[in-house]
Amino acid sequence: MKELYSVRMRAAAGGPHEEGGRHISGAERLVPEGDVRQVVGAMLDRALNHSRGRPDFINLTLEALPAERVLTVPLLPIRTLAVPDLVAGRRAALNLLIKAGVVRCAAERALTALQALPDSMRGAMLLSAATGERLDGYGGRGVRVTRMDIHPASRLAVREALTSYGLGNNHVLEAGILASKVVSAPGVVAELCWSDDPDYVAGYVAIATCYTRFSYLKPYGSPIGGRAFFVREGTDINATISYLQEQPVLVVPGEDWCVVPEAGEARWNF
Ligand code: WAQ
Ligand code: MG
Repeated sequence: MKELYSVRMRAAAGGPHEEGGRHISGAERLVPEGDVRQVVGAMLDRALNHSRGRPDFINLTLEALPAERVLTVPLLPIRTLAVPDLVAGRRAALNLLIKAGVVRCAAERALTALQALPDSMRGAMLLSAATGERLDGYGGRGVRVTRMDIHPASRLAVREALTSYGLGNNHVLEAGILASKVVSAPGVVAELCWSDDPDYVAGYVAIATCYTRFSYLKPYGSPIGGRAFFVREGTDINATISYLQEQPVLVVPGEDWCVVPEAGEARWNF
């Protein structure tokens, strides 16, 4: 492959993010030159038609990256846990985090911190998997994962696989790509996420081997989403942050990649 272009968008209302504007929408792609025009147009449409409101500030960034800088990582398999409500979803997510090596009080602190956010951040909180202490110094902005996408040769097949399970919306593919990069970062044990789109109630926990969706992880109508990345004790935080924010990554489904059909909580034996 020749050069790839990182195409990034962030939109806010009430001025730019850095001047206190409210985050509306963001998007990340890493595409061949021939796709740039279409991707920019789609991002603009998305920023201007968002359920979080109408932005008055949109920043679009294009950056050419030499192919040799791009790292390839596996796309996580995607499974869904159907839960009856928010409480059951959060309990199941908590249990999975603990099983992945996050200390219970750290996982509980993360859930509390995400629930207590006054509004959505643009990025994620980096937390200690041992204590839940916040480790990044990015405050209300958080750590923004950029320069990642699915490998262009796999995009269509993965989209079709997701669509055949009723998961053809943008959220699942985009979150699967982001989570696959996040768990490939040095020291990251797990990620917890729910959307900031008011009508999107599903969320997920990602660990090194799987992306597990929970059908309810936030209340319907809430515009407050969030992400927490848990890192192991002794991790070089600066290296982790620079990987997440700067390392170009293409995500590729391995031969055994799959969408695991929906299953009830009991089958998964947490
Ligand atoms: N880097 C770090 N954090 C981000 C990024 C990023 N590139 N993009 C979004 N966030 C944070 C930010 O705090 C947002 O408020 C929050 O995540 C949610 O972002 O399997 O749609 O783009 O059905 O609203 C999860 C479930 C959907 C998908 C996630 O996230 C599924 C979603 P959103
Ligand atoms: Mg959103």
